[in-house]
Amino acid sequence: MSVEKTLCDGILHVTILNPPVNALSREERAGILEAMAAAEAPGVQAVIIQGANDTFIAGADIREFGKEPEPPHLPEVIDAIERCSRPVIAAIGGQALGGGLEIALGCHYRIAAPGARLGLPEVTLGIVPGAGGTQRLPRLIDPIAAAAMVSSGKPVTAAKALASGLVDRIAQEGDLIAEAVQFALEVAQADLAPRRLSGRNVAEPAAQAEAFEHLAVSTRRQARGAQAPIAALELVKLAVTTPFAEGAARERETFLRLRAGNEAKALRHIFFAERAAAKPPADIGEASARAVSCIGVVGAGTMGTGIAMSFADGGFPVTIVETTTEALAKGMERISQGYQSSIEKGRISQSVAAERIALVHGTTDYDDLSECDLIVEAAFEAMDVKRDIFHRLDAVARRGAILATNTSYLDLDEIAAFTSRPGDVVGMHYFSPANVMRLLEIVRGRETAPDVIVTALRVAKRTAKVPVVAGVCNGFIGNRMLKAYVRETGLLLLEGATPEQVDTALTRFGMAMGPFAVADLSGIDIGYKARKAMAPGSYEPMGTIVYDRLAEAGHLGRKTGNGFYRYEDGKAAGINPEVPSIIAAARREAGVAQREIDDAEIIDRCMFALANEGGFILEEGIAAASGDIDVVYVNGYGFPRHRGGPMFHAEQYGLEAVRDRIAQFAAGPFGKWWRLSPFIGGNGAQTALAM
Ligand code: 3H9
Repeated sequence: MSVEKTLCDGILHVTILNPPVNALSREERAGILEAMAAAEAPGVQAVIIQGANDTFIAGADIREFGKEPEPPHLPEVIDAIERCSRPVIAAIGGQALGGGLEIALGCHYRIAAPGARLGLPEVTLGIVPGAGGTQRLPRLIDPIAAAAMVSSGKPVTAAKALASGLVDRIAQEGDLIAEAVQFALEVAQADLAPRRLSGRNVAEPAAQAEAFEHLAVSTRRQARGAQAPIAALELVKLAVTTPFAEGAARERETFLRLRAGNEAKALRHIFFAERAAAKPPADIGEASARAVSCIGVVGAGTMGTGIAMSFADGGFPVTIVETTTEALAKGMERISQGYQSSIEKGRISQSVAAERIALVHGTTDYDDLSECDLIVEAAFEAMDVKRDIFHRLDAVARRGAILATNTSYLDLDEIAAFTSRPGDVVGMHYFSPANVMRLLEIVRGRETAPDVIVTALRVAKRTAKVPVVAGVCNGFIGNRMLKAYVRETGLLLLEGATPEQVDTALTRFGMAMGPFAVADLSGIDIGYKARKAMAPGSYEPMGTIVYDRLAEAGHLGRKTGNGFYRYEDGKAAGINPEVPSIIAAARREAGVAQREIDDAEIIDRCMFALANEGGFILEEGIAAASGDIDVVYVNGYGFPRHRGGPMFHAEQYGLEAVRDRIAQFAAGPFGKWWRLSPFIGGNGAQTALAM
């Protein structure tokens, strides 16, 4: 039974029971509809809609979105709730999201548990609310606040919901249902008319038009080309001027149209791919996680301090070790500055920041790591540095402790062999800034024990990271693919595109930043130094020649005020005037003729370079599923979420069409690099042209 009805002292409890999150499928919709008919029976004074499993309702069942909608539809169910002649109270514990919040808005009153979260996250799935959310919410709370909630998809806390009027009361911790009963009896006994939001008008204060416009500008910027957030905002705007029925009809039509579109397909793909990636790999069996209650971090540089902060954010006590007191002091200062800036941005309160800082303990003595359950090394990227550190960790760490390295490309198996316990060694590759970026590549070595992987996944969840398990190869999933992407960006310059053209085309496609702006931000010297350690022949030197010439001329990016772009007061102020001549000289050296390059070629070359390399990564078993690769790119490399990741994008484009496109690129001056991977339909050995 997915909806339970219990009549107790005149109160009809309607309980949604669909573990784990009480998502609404056809069965629940039908069950609620039937319960609302039962609510009209004599002896029912009031109705409470509540969720089992300590949560309310996480929305419509996303797994049904690829299918034809089946009656009864949610708008009809919510209309029935709203029309009920008895007062209906939503008792919200846990999550009231999407269709769940829409049900609560159909109720006449709302009471929430202190830890509840309420939101309309539909835009994160490429759709708009489809059961009256965009029309009822602005009839209950300030329309601009409603528009911000709907267009961002971000949920609010119970306290915020109370302040805005979204809920009427907050229950004491642990007393939600008892207080909901109390509330229901008060309303029933006072014989108040049911509060039906669909019957209300939205007042339009003069300032609203301007505020909507303001919100539209920031929504458009953040959407990076996604349509749903803009559509959601327009629907809330409509609620201000249009009768409910008309607005609701428009909402439903928009919901159904977007639900069938590519953006929604891509976002659903990423939703499920992220959850699949967080599960232990199929061959790992039933291993259970090791207990982790305190964590060590080696290195208090940018990465080490970011990693330490991310553990402290997850509530773990952290011991951070450095070689000198000066380096340690600098690291500890970086941590307090990081939290200070979070306070200034309004992300956390002073007291929360103080609690987190108190969790971090600095030391220069490796012996202080002896009690740690997990130790993450985040020191300099050189094998002899790793050798020294892992020898020391092997000597001090307790038996059963997990030894992790944050290396972004070094051979994990070689690092594991520095210890007497390679089964306890794993890669935990964070992305900078580590306390902000959500991606965590968990690198599984030849000997890494199954329970070590399960533990790393568990720690990732507790620290709000999006984990992906990767195998060992140079650059793992993300950075290995990036090499192919960077190669194409560099070759495009030689063949005739400008850095601005490439950056603009790719940001229009939806990338968070263009590749040259990224190079300037992270430092052009980083890749330059990494290439010095790479075997000749393993990469196309002409693909990075412009990067190399800039590095050799000391144009290292933002930090020197000049890279591909020129920087004034930390802001890009046009192309670095030396770049065109550096490109022209490199073009002569490469012996390449300049030609017109259109934006479609820029996008396709860069995207298919990613997907094609991703295909080899899949073939070699470095990634278990193409969805894992998409999760890496969306969460760690600024790939537009609404395009589903590079592998999904290639599939949407059509793999045959991708092959044809690659064959065109293979006819270019550097065509030999376009060996087709099996994912795209090649055998990995021949270039696309030879096939
Ligand atoms: C909507 O409501 C449209 C309406 O406006 C209109 C209709 C007409 N459906 O995330 P977790 C599964 S759109 C199906 O790991 P957590 C999830 O796949 C919907 N399944 O747990 C996973 O399954 P598995 C608007 C769902 O505690 C399991 O539950 N709602 C749904 O970290 C546990 O999930 C949303 O966008 C669903 N709606 O986080 C909310 N939700 O174990 C989406 C979850 O097989 N959900 N599952 O991998 C979330 O944000 C999080 O899941 C939540 C729990 C915060 C609820």
